[in-house]
Amino acid sequence: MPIRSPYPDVEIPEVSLFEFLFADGFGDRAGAPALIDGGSGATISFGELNAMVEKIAAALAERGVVKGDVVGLFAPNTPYWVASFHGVLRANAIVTSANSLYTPGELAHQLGDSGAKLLITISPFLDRATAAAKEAGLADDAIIVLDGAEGYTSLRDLLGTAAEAPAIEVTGDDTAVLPYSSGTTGRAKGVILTHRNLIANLLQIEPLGNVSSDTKILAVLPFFHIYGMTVMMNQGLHRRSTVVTMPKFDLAEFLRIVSEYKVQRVYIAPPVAVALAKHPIVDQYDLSCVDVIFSGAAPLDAELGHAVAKRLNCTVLQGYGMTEMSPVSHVIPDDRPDIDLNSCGFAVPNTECKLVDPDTGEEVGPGGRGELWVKGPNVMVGYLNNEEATAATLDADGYLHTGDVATVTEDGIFTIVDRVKELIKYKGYQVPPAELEALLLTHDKIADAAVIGVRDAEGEEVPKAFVVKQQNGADLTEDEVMDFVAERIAPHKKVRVVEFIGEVPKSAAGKILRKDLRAREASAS
Ligand code: 4UV
Repeated sequence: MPIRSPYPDVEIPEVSLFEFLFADGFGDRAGAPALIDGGSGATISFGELNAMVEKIAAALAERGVVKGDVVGLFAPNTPYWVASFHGVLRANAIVTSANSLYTPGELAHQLGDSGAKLLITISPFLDRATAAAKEAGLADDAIIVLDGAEGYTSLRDLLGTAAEAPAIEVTGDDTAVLPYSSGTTGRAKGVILTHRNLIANLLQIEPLGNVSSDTKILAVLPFFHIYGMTVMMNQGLHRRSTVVTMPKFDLAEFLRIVSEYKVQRVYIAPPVAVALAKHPIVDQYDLSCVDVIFSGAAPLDAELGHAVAKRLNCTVLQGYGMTEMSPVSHVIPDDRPDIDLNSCGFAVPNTECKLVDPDTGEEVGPGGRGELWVKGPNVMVGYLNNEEATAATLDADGYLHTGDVATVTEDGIFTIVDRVKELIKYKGYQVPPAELEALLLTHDKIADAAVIGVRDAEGEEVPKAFVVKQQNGADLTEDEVMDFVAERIAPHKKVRVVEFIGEVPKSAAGKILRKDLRAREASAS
């Protein structure tokens, strides 16, 4: 029997995200701060944001952007990221948001695969952006540099247009964003999320969190990742809260911004909790403003969460999500801080979950363990141009097979206990083993390779490569393997442990038996 969310269903309007978030012109909040750049203190009001979005949309339309076009966004968190994102959507186009740490090759893959027509970036990223654009076949004049660079269109140029934004042509069923995720297997794929998916998720999380126009939210997690995009950026706009942006994580700067702007709600991934619980400098800041620290993107250890709650005298909560679910499916709500912090709480409204034994395909109930399947209006349409991966992830009944193993109590509280998919999470970021394996195989001294996630001394999940040397590779060292990978991919995807082995265990069909590697690892530790 599917397990329904204990919350009543919410109604999801059939409009575009822009109409949903901006249509009323923000009423009496128009003059209130929507976005504050934590570094400089520069503030944009809701009304100013609205005007910028209209102008950006108008300028993009003037440059030929039409409904269905894809625009890449490759920039760190700033208020201008938000204006660019909503400007693209307001122009009836689609945003593909790229990881700021990407190498030119990784960015080129995303731009090419998504069919991006334009790329929005910032001047410090221009070298990588131009190299990627070239590789993906985009002309130099397809690059917009927000803060300006000689020979490129800038944000100021876009805002200077005399044109009007085009009519809204998109509806709930149109694609809004294409974030990239490897899902349960293989390389990163474009996740098709519609306007309706994104709106649904904002309404689904609304009853579970106390977020209002009085709330200041810290956006240190990146907007390019769906957690930052929905839970920080769009939730902030939806609840008319003030979102304070940070371009990257730096503990001292993080603490300064939280205390200076009196941030009440901080969304983090577990590694930030480690710093908050343990680092001595935390005591140098007045953090009494913080009401809630909310952790997601990787498992939070309850003991660590309690240590943070005690040190900061705040509530610590946990949620669970996945890019393919826009992303939130489970949350410990604000009004239930008593719930076991190892859990990720209740299923959000409008969802049904199943726990399915991966070996037998049988549904399990409370007390059992099974792969978590989720159905709801937040679940993606599918992967872009990849029917095979879509069919392997979304079943005929509309359930998304998450690849995560969970338990559930009689009361409907879910806990993620394991993962049956390939994916590795390093500090909450995705590391697709298939991508690293393909890269390792391009080394002329490597005959075969397999990558799994292992725990380091701090309990952090890190990618480990099992490498089979070529006959000419007797002198290959672990450091050489790690350096080879590090030079070619974003830092979060680095291989951090290497072991040379005689043979990669494989099934008769040639699939890597990751289970056997995990068992080998467990017996060695
Ligand atoms: O696709 P993705 O990179 O997506 C995310 C999204 C996490 C979010 C977002 C909004 C929230 O409010 C929230 O609480 C969490 O990370 O990676 C999806 C995979 O990350 C693991 C799990 O393997 C997913 O399939 N993961 C995410 N959250 C948790 C987690 C968690 N709380 N506990 C264990 N694993």
